[in-house]
Amino acid sequence: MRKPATCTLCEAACGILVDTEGDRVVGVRGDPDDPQSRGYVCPKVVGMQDLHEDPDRLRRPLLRRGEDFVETTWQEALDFAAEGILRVRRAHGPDAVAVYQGNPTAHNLGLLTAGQAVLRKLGTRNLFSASSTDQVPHMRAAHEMFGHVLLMPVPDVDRTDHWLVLGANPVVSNGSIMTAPDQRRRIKELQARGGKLVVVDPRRTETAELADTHVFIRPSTDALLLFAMLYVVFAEGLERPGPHLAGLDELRRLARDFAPDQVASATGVASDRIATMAREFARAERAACYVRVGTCHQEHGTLVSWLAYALNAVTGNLDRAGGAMWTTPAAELMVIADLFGLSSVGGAHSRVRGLPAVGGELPVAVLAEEIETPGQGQIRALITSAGNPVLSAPNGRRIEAALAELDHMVAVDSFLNETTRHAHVILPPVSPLQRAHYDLALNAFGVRNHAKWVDAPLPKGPDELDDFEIFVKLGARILPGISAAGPLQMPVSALLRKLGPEAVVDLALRAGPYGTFRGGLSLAELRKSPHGLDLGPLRSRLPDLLRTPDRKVQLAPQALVAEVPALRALLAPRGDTLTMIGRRHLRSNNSWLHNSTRLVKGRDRCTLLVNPTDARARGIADGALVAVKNARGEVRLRAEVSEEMMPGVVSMPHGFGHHRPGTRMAVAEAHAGVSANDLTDDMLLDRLSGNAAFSGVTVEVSAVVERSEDAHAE
Ligand SMILES: Nc1nc2c(c(=O)[nH]1)N[C@H]1C(S)=C(S)[C@@H](COP(=O)(O)OP(=O)(O)OC[C@H]3O[C@@H](n4cnc5c(=O)[nH]c(N)nc54)[C@H](O)[C@@H]3O)O[C@H]1N2
Ligand SMILES: Nc1nc2c(c(=O)[nH]1)N[C@H]1C(S)=C(S)[C@@H](COP(=O)(O)OP(=O)(O)OC[C@H]3O[C@@H](n4cnc5c(=O)[nH]c(N)nc54)[C@H](O)[C@@H]3O)O[C@H]1N2
Ligand code: SF4
Ligand SMILES: [Mo]
Repeated sequence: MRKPATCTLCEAACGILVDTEGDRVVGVRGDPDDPQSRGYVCPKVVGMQDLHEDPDRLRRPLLRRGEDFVETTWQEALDFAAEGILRVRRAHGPDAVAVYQGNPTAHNLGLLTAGQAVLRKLGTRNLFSASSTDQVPHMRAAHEMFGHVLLMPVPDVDRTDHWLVLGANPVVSNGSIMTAPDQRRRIKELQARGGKLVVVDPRRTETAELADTHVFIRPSTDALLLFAMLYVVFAEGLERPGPHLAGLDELRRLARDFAPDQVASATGVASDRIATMAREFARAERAACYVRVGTCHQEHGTLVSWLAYALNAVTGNLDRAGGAMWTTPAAELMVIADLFGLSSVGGAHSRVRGLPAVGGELPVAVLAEEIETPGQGQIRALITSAGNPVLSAPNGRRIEAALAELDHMVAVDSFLNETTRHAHVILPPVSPLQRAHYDLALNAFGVRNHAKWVDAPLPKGPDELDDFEIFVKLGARILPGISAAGPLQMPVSALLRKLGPEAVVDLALRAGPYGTFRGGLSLAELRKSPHGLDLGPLRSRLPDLLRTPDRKVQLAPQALVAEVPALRALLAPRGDTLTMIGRRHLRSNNSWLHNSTRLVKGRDRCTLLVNPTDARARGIADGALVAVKNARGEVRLRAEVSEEMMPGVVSMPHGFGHHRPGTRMAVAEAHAGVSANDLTDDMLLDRLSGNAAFSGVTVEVSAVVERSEDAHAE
């Protein structure tokens, strides 16, 4: 049998065809009939099969017994999980139970529906997720400028003439907050129609290699560069502001302090280059400025998101074909988010450091201190779902130590890994090929409007549960015991249990912009297009979509303007230190695809990229073992000396460090690498959003004299 499905490993959401024999997978390939991906898949796609077949993937719930884990029944595991949560809650109050949700949540219908209905309704302020290591700066900026955290615009790459990319490497990451499979083809098409790609990155990346122009920038200085571009746009009268804008004059006034020659030394970008970039962008027929993880991982990440959105707006490229646009998803994510309280900024503050919540969640950078610090509201129990904060959050070593102190920890995850090994009970869902799928979240960020329903290509085993079922069962045990969870919690979870994921999607489609209750888009209708349904190019949505009180785009929101003076600190001359940034690899996915032999084979990927000048100054040869250290810790790995790095900057991938004891991932352990987050700093944040500033980490690098006995040391 050949069944159409979606690859749920990254945001490209490529259509795949899964060949099955009985309940076995025999192959996974690209689906040429998927309107969005048109047959494209990346090498990671084999992970869909490998995950399913992985002998280390947990098939049964595990209970901790001392240092070991033993298999148990679902009944016992779920009862134990729920009883512990309720016990801690009764003894210490609702905030004593914390939640951490990881990145795969965004790719999982069960976690986006039943998972949210349970976890976001526990009545704790201690909600954490991978968002605060990822896109909360965009969310904060979207909230201030457009009135809702989810109103993050998407670059209309297929129609633009000028694509300016800062801090993203879509050729490798396959795009983020931009569902657009096959980036290479899209970039070639852009260039073939006479358009231009400009990439700003401290590393000459795979995307930069394809670009018409690549510009090195000193890490964490993008806000200065964008301000200087705005300076040029205003000074030369190149602005072309669209309708529905407020605050243009104030933005113009703020930009006056950032002339190109004032920021050139701090950014490492020559002033005439800045002026050229600004002119080319402003004069292009249709241009889109796109910033992503590399700019979110900065101390002023929210300011970068703001200035990028503002540059689009000021040059007439916001909400316009070929510029930065909003989608019209078939299931309105904003409405669903409102239901789960995901839409706010502020409200809760963290107990120890007083940091504000964004989208109803506190920064994961405070998780460890909230576990360690005694007092009312101290975290004593934790539920992790689809997350691995020990390897993915800043100062992972501190989190690791804190997890060991918890009274009760529940992990909903398929692996016994660096985080889940601290759990008292692990609830493993089925593989991604055994669950139905609809991209509730990603469809809201596609470069075309698109919808697709996937029936599970493979059946579940008799004693297996998917994420939806796990959370429905957990919710049924926990929520009735919670009175403070709010009036919505009981109906939502009870409703979900009755309906199942299909009915939820059906309802969302019927209530969405393409569904009228009579004759419009419904699940039955969508099922007639098993390879996916193209709903056309992005359309203009202003001003109706805006949630700001005056229904205008706020170009100079007060909360952001107030942080501008802090940017001046970036202008101070920097010392002779090295700054560490991250990188992603095409065959890797954060921390969790390293147990697939097909994906990890080949040369070591957990290496430190160093510029030749920096290497020479430290006596570091290509391939040499180096020690990377700072106040947080020290790791040792091989250096790769390369001109692709900007001098003064080194690059280390995250998601490695699989040598921790007590895990059950044999292949990953054999390709352990080291964790970049043993060096990152939980105190270094974007103040406005709480996002981890991974790209501002200072390190010392030195050659390690290798004696024969530690030649294979990490
Ligand atoms: N193959 C693969 N694909 C993935 C993932 C993966 O791990 N592997 N992860 C997925 C996830 S969770 C996400 S969020 C997306 C992220 O998708 P992208 O945002 O495209 O992420 P990266 O590839 O990390 O690209 C970030 C770039 O920012 C650069 N950078 C670092 N610091 C700075 C800076 O200060 N300024 C500027 N201008 N650039 C900087 C880095 O050199 C890097 O090239 O990728 C997703 N896709
Ligand atoms: N230094 C540094 N750190 C970073 C980054 C960086 O660029 N540099 N990037 C950050 C970013 S953008 C992100 S998004 C985070 C990711 O941070 P996390 O989400 O915390 O980490 P992942 O490695 O994605 O771990 C995913 C976990 O989910 C499990 N899982 C996979 N699929 C499913 C599923 O369907 N159901 C369930 N229940 N579990 C599942 C996996 O087994 C794994 O344990 O890392 C961040 N950390
Ligand atoms: S780009 Fe690769 S990992 Fe991402 S969805 Fe497509 S096939 Fe899967
Ligand atoms: Mo991410």
